[in-house]
Amino acid sequence: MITILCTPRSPFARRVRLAFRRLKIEHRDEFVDPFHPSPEFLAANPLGLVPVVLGLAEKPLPDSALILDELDARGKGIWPQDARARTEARRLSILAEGVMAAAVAYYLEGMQPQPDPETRQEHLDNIRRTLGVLASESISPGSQPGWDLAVALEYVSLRCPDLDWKGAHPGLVAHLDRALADADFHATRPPAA
Ligand SMILES: N[C@@H](CCC(=O)N[C@@H](CS)C(=O)NCC(=O)O)C(=O)O
Repeated sequence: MITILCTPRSPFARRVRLAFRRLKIEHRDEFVDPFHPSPEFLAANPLGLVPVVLGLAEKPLPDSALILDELDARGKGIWPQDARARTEARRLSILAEGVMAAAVAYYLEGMQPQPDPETRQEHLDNIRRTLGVLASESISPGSQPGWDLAVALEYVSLRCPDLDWKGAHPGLVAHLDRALADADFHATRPPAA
């Protein structure tokens, strides 16, 4: 049985959990605490990060992008086959993934005993700027970049509640609303902070 080591709120884990559900690949989600990692978890990923997938390849696979690539290599159609379309899809996914990373960094900086306001502002600026670019793109809802964008948007709402991306980008609101109508997207929603 394939196991996804994950947390309920990790956006990187969610993009992987969603792909497994969408592709109807039998698996189970196992929640771990990367901030208090068990020796078993560190043996699976010495970096101490989620997601990690066990049982898909010979060795535990860390990193959401690698895991999606492995699914694609196994013919699961994560990325378009046409080279130009593939590069374009990956470009958009990398931007959405960058928004996830900036929102995680913003949150973690806020958890520091003395958060640095400049660092936090820089993360917010990166998110705001990148969402502006993503809002100007045409991103198909059922594509990998479409799911990644929806995951990023919901995570930004969770971790950066003061950033009014909804007021600035009605198109992105519609994109997230469409995703929320999907049963798998709904089932993997991060619990409230
Ligand atoms: N590039 C990695 C990022 C993974 C990552 O940053 N995961 C976070 C959760 S959202 C984590 O495990 N953090 C635990 C820690 O920083 O100790 C991926 O795409 O999987």
